[in-house]
Amino acid sequence: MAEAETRTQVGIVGAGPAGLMLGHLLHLRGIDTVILEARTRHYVEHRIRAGVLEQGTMDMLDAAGVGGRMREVGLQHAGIELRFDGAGHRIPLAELTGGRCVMLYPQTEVVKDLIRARVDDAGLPLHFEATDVALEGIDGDRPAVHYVHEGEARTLRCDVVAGCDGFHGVCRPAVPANRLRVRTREYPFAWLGILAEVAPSTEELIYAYHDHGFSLHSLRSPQLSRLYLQCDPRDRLEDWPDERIWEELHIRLARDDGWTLAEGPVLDRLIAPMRSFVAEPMCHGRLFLAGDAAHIVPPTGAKGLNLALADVKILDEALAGWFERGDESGLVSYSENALRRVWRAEHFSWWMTSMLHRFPDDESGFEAGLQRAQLEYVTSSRAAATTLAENYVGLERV
Ligand code: RFL
Ligand code: PHB
Repeated sequence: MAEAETRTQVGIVGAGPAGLMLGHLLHLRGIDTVILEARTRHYVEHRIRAGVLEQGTMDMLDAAGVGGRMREVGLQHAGIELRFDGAGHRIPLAELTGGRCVMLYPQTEVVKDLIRARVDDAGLPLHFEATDVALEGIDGDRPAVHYVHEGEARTLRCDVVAGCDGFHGVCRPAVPANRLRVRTREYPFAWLGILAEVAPSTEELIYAYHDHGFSLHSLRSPQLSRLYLQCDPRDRLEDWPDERIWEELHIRLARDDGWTLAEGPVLDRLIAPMRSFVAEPMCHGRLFLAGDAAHIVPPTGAKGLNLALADVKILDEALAGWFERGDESGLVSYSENALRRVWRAEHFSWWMTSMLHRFPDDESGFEAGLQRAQLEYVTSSRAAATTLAENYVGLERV
């Protein structure tokens, strides 16, 4: 039996924030796309990950007509707290950046809004549970994506393939190894994250430095808290019963003025490795990579989702130039343009991570001395605090 074949302008692999947003932006321009996703709709809508949207990301969701629910239920934040030596120090993000803020609006909700816009409102193709995805002919001008859907082998012929399939996807490995430079750093720690059914004990995010290791108090809603703890990358979830998690959080988040942390039932938990990773260039032939498929940052700077959306904004404009005017210049400079913001965010995320985590091999305490000096500087110098603030809310131009 012949393989079922379809044709589209842009074949998008992956329905995370990058693939969904690219599909949406191209749809607004009348450019035809098909999205292939390995998982079920329920899975991608409930995969708990990021929480912080930069000012530019909020503006982008608004401009694309998908910011309505974010504006209704998202929590706008004008500051964060750095906590160390039993005291809290507020970094007034908005005051230091001419009024720019961040929004606490979970990635799960961004993904739900984008899937609703595509599938329920526009009725556009998004094939969940597409397996055996394989690229062909990305070096030529008629690339194809082969996949299996509902038990049937299919082929998607396209002009361009957008690789939005995350760090473990198949698109980046489709680029010949000698055409890709990979820069990477592994960290000797991981994050244990929990979602707890309890009102947050804070109004703003708390990033805490402690001899026992880093911790972070974030929020999801007035009834839901999100908390993270630095742990050993070899730890398993069984090593962390609820009592141990709360005990460590109480120790690491303690403040001398009697502040307390409220506990609640743990609804979800995960251990996430920490790495920095950049693959250059972010394209090969007719394949363009965006988001985690091309780069990873450790989550301390809250940049991953924001970077994924910044990539697709550049890619959308480049593809529009090409499809609408035959102008290839945007596609030629896509990788270079995207990588400027990527490297800025890589630096910021590495810097925040290095300042706030305990390094297990720091036997002489030299690293800890540097960290304390840096924390004192960032919390006492307006210039240093501004550097943190403008990177955290996202630079307007990079
Ligand atoms: P995603 O979200 O990984 O989506 C890729 C999609 O591709 C699918 N896929 C395939 N589909 C078809 N065929 C294949 N062969 C496929 N292989 C994979 C996958 O199922 C998936 O649906 O990548 P994308 O779109 O680039 O988005 C990136 C973000 O998800 C990521 O950067 C953020 O979640 C990172 N991140 C944070 N980013 C922020 O901006 N702010 C934060 O506060 C923040 N906190 C975090 C985070 C990530 C975390 N974890 C768990 C890694 C906190 C954590 C704990
Ligand atoms: C989150 O709320 O999940 C979150 C917030 C800030 C970060 C990372 C994750 O830096």
